[in-house]
Amino acid sequence: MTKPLIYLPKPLPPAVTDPLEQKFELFRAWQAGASEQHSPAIKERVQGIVTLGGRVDQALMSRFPRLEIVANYGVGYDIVDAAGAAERSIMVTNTPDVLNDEVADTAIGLLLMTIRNLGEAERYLRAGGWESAPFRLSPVSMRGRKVGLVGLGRIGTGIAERLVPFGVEIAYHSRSPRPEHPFQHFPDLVAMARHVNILIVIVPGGEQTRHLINAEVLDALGTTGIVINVARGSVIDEQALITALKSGIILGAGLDVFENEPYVPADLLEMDHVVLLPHVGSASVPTRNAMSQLVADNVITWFDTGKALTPVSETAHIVRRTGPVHKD
Ligand code: A2R
Repeated sequence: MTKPLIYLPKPLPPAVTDPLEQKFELFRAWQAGASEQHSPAIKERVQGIVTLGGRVDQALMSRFPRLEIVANYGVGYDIVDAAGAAERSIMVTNTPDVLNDEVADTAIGLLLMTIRNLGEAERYLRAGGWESAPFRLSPVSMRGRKVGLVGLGRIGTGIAERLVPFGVEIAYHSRSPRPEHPFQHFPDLVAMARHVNILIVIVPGGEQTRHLINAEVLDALGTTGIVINVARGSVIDEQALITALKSGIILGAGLDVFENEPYVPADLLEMDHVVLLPHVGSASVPTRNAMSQLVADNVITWFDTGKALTPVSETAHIVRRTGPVHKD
């Protein structure tokens, strides 16, 4: 029996493609010419898409009449039109939970680097500055700080748990309160920004959270304020952030994500009071292997059992209609 054809818009790690290749035929779109990509023989056979950083919109999905599943590599799936997929009864999966600890660790590392100017201190040593004079004192520290988490989901909870031993006050903003947690809930983000002096952003990207952190929020955070973003670049109005950093409206920022990755605004690159990371939140070998495994397992389980392991909320109700189509 012919194996289902899985469309890959962009390259994926072998830890995803190796297990998939045992059960499916993989179509590597970046290696194919336009005529092959749009040939009826391909379009009519594609039953799945597996994507790492390649946008999956209505235009792409509508090319494949037999498409059943879109498996996204990563917990954030703002590059996939999940609502549009649900309308077409197409399953969308992501990779939650397996990266919670890694991203939470990164958030704490980035926070400490930012609040104590550790990146700048390391650059100072390497440039030989220490031989002339000690590095400057950091103007603030973790002592006596109040942290506001923008998002208290799977990863946000991991960050909050790591913050407890620091003895800082913890609050959070989300649309619904999480009464099982002892932290103060702020339904109003500006009110929370006024109350705290550190914001850690860990909400999904996409239209609903676009520029959630804007000039008003930064203004409310104030002159000792620090913003940490390990979510998506789109959640922060980057121009408003640059203005706030330049004019001293806030003290500093630690950013793992940017609005136009991998391009980082020159204004940010020139600043010493920001820490900039190349989107490494989950980027360790063990965590990326766990994510790869989950991507592959979602696709395999879908075709074997008609259900996905980790469907996104928009498509959680969808089950496979046609039953198993291939046997080993
Ligand atoms: O709003 P709620 O009650 O659904 O809480 C979720 C919150 N959240 C929002 N908060 C304010 N305004 C919004 N429009 C909004 N949308 C969602 O973000 C919840 O507290 C949190 C998301 O938690 P999880 O769905 O468990 O996501 P997880 O695994 O923590 O990952 C968050 C994001 C990913 O989407 C990637 O973009 C990034 O972290 O790695």
